[in-house]
Amino acid sequence: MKIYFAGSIRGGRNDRELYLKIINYLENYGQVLTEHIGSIEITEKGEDGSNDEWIYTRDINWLKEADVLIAEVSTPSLGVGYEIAFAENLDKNILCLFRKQNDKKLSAMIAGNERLNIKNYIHFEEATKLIDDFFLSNFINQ
Ligand code: 6IA
Repeated sequence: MKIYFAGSIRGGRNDRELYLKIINYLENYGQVLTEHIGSIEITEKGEDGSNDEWIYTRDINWLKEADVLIAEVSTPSLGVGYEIAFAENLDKNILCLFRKQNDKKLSAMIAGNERLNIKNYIHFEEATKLIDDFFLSNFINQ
């Protein structure tokens, strides 16, 4: 199982530690192609002289290769939204995890799409159960 995990980078890194925990949990189910999303070395500033064209091409290839896309969508990110739409067009299985906080609402372009599997949670432990359910219903029970 190849898993593409998507989480905000330039959209803001406030949830980075949560991404890391989710990535570690996803490794129970397969290979996470995008392990770096949880890395403390990747900041929203991009001061490491990154090559955007190279990143885009590599990530698109990984998306094509992935069996599933798991997106943590609580911190709004153009890149994550783009990846969701791209994976949808490739007919991939998609799980979007949205952490409920105050009155923050998910973009209608994600929340209103019936083809996406959008799940709300509050604590990390709930997210792990949602991940279990996703893999059970899409792969193990088939
Ligand atoms: O618009 P965002 O930057 O928030 O988009 C985040 C999403 O785009 C993630 O799910 C990644 O898959 C992808 N992405 C964006 N930037 C990178 C990146 N390096 N490396 C890998 N994937 C990326 C950028 C690092 C740079 C800021 C130093």
